[in-house]
Amino acid sequence: RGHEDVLELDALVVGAGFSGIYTLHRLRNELGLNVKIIDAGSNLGGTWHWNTYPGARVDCPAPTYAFGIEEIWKTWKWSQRYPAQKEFEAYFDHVDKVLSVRKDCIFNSRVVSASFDPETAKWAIETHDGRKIKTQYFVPAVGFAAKQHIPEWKGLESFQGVIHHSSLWPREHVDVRGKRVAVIGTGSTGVQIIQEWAKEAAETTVFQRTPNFCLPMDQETFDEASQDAMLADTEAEFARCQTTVQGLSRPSPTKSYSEMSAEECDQILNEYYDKGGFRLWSGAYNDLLVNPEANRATYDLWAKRTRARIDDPVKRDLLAPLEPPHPFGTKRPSLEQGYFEQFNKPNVHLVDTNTHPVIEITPSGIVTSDNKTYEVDIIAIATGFDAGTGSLSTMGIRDLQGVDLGERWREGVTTFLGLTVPGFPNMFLPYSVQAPTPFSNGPIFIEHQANFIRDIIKKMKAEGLRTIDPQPAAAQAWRDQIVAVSKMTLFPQAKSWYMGANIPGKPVELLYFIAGVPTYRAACEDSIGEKFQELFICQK
Ligand code: NA7
Repeated sequence: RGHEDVLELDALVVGAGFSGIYTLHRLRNELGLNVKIIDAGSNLGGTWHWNTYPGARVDCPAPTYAFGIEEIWKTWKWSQRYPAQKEFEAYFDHVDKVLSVRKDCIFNSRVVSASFDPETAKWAIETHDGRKIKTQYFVPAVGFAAKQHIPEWKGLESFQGVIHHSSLWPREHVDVRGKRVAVIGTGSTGVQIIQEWAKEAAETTVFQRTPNFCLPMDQETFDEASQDAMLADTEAEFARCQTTVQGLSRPSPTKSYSEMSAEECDQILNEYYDKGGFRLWSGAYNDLLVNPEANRATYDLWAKRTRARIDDPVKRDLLAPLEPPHPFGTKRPSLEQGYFEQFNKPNVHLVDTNTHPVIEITPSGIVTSDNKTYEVDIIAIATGFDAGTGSLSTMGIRDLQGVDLGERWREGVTTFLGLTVPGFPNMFLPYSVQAPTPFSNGPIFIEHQANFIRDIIKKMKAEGLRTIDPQPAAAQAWRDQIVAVSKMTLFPQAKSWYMGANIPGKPVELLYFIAGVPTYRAACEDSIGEKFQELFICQK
């Protein structure tokens, strides 16, 4: 299919998820720019469009894992505190009714190259299906988990049953009743699939490399009265979320571990485990992620409570070992619903791929390094993503010297505010690296980034600027600060995707900003104030 004409825009947004839609709304509806969203998928939703795997649901609570736009939240009711993927499909239909997003979306089209022409001060963008787009502002809003990570197992293509990466799971229902199923990977995704499939499949075999310190999901299904009560409080709830580190409404703990008595600690840790949600991860004390002793106390409580739920001693030691393989909370805990109890069934098996890695996929099963073959009918590859940088580094985005963004980041990531990159003028990267991204309630902090993009463009218009590009020194300082903060924490002790350590060959460094949403927001707002001239190279 040819697309002969060049599409001329003020702004092109890549990705029709929360960040893409927020940006479209701010730039099109508030600044009146000519904006389009382009998306490789066939519908709105981003993550919530792609991740149709069994059991997929959000683990940030309603009503604030949502757009804070009044016209949207006032006319929507959530059915559960942690809604499932299907509900998000309906939600994005609702968002479209309010904001008219789809009319400015180009679906099923993937950006393959983007370069900036300093003469015209425009980005020239091409897609896999031959579209050509020229735009002053370029906003890849592709999220942090769009590039799948599939280990290079021998024989992967030979499997004769059903096999998919979790985020490419078919939309039509795959019936597991009477089937032998396998799940490789026990991150947030693996846990959700396992606890769903283990209820129905004939045999479920879980391939675990690292245990997930999952926390009980405090799920609730809302009746009409609680929906109404929630709606009445939503404005206040959004306001509370603006003030906390994670963009969730609960305030962060103020006391440190050493300021609490053993009894007080024990009582709070148990209470948080019982209440569920991310309470234990947000911390019973404020030094959970910096103080090894404090961290161990939370881990020990988690392990004690979790071990009590697992009957088989071998499974117990694998799922909740007495010695933690990494500090608590330095890998993302999942929220579970009866996950551990599923392993008490005789037809739910656990394979330790830490001691015996998967080495091959055969036409009928999975082979581990001890030469055992597990015959299965269906395999879910839940091995995660080249998170943060993966999709941006492979989109063909080139800087003023013609060097690819992936190449620029080969030795480590440099951005200013996690939103701009030196040498890539007029490009903004919401919900990606060196920002609070996975440490926040996404939509809450995305709103600030969309506001920043709107405000900086507004400022450019007011001052007659055609281009802005962050000063390399400003970006270096942003990077240095993220690296320095990470060294004060326990995060470097885990091989996590937060650290880029899940991808062979990727530089190991903390990829995200952990000082919290309010601090991040202040830095963004500051940069458009008096310091603007020092921080950005501007051209008229
Ligand atoms: P994650 O959190 O990266 O989880 C991937 C899982 O796959 C994790 O348990 C990995 O073990 C495991 N893995 C990865 N490679 C292998 C190999 N080669 N062999 C065995 N096991 C492997 O991805 P998710 O999709 O669960 O979650 C992504 C995020 O998206 C989620 O946290 C939400 O924020 C949204 P490991 O722990 O590395 O030992």
